[in-house]
Amino acid sequence: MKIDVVTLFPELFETPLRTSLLGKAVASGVVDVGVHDLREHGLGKHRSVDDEPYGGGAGMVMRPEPIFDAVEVLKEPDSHVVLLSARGHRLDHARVEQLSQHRHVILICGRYEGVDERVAEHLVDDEISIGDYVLAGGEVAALVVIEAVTRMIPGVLGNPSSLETESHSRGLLEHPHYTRPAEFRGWKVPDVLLSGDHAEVERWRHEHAKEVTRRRRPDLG
Ligand code: JCE
Repeated sequence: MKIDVVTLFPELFETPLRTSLLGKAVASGVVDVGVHDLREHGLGKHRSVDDEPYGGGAGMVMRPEPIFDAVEVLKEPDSHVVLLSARGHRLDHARVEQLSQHRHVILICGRYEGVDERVAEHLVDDEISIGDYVLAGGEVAALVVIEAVTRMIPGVLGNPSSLETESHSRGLLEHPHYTRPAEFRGWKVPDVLLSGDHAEVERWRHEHAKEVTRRRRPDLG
């Protein structure tokens, strides 16, 4: 899979793409992430990428020409072009899975108050938000998309069965996890988890996953 990112802040991607699971996936080549500086397509001597909003108001808006130019260099016939924005479709497990089916995804990261609407209308296939809050720009949202999508690629996780059994694939939150020591500051690990009875352990985990989901996220039940 290939993911290209168009951004005014390419350096924001350096450490996350070199670290942990994502770093290993990139180093092994199962995902190829290209980060492209939008400033290279800026206009005029000052390589300008923004301007005042038509109709007036506070803040600046990103001009369409640098974004169209940057994306048109990268775009292939089967590319899926995604704009990160606070007013996009909310990212969830189903949308991560759907994104992971594309051979080539292009992520456009805006800044300022957002991008000229002609980008959303005529360049972009999908507009995605990672949640109902406002970030300073699309870069951190793009990293969330890259990490979530990369985990879905076969071979990225050590144990492939962990994908199907984990939270949000099953529509439930995770059950509690414990490791050693069996007693810590007087707090004991539930006996059933030490019992060796795998059927009883599974029953306990499923009951607790349902309970934590009912309490915290009744909308998922
Ligand atoms: C962004 C901004 C809207 C004023 C480009 C925010 C995504 N889930 C998300 N939260 N926030 C974003 C996001 C993505 C791209 C941009 N802003 C800031 N957005 C109104 C300011 C600009």
